[in-house]
Amino acid sequence: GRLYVNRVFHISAEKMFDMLFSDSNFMRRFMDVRKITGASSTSWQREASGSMKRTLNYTITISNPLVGKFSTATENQTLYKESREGQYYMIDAEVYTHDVPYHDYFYTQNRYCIIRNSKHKCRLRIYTDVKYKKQPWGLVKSFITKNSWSGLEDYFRHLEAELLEEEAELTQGSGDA
Ligand code: YK8
Repeated sequence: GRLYVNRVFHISAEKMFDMLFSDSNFMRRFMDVRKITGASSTSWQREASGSMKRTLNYTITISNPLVGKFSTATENQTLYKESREGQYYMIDAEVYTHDVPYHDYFYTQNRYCIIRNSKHKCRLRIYTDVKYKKQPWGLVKSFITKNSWSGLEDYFRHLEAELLEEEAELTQGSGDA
């Protein structure tokens, strides 16, 4: 896998979790700029295991010329029971892109860790991995992996930049920046 984001933000852990994992203004705006449309989400539901789950469905706009312009996607998020409100959150998100070539071979797993640093600060780490449901031919596999990494890198770089902007707005004039 790869570590795409690893940074301390002047945003509380709780606020970061709400921004990224609820129907927040931040996420709505971010999806708008990424041209992610038609998003719908279930609410967080507790599982027998003690973890919480929710499912998102949306349509992504793709800039990769090898692929059609749009794909529907399903994202299954798990908030692990080891998470502690305001302190530590670990979320796994499995993303299935249904309308890209070889979509039945792979999915992407993104792991988000939000760790309280102090009252108003947290560290955000995002790891991602391309997972295979069945083994494709070697050349196809490297093709999928390469194209996935470049799309993921673009997405998470943009997410980090938007989070930094939000942080700047939030800390402006608060006096404890
Ligand atoms: C989520 C991983 C792969 C996919 C894409 C597929 C190329 C197909 C390869 C062929 C377009 C928001 C990505 C990047 C689309 C976007 C997905 C996002 C960023 C040529 C063999 C969508 C996080 C996420 C996970 C997986 C990403 C796809 O929150 O390259």
